Amino acid sequence: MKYALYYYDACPFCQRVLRALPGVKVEVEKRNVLTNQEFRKQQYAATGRTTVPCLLISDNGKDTWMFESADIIRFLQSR
Ligand SMILES: N[C@@H](CCC(=O)N[C@@H](CS)C(=O)NCC(=O)O)C(=O)O
Repeated sequence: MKYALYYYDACPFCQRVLRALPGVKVEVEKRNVLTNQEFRKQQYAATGRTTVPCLLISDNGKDTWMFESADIIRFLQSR
């Protein structure tokens, strides 16, 4: 299982998730959608949305995209 967080620094909801990351047991790759437009395009192509934070959960080729900071934090803390 792999995890990637789509975010940007000025987003307060992203900051909530970023602050929780040091306390979770899994590794989460950070993908800044403002400094790398490819990440923004990937997210939009897959979900039709540019809302952040968004967590990409990749499980053997199956991708799941999760929105909502509280849901993302709860999910990561349960891993
Ligand atoms: N309820 C959401 C709010 C997320 C949100 O409003 N994100 C803003 C940035 S702070 C955003 O991406 N807005 C642009 C959009 O939705 O395309 C959460 O807690 O994650």
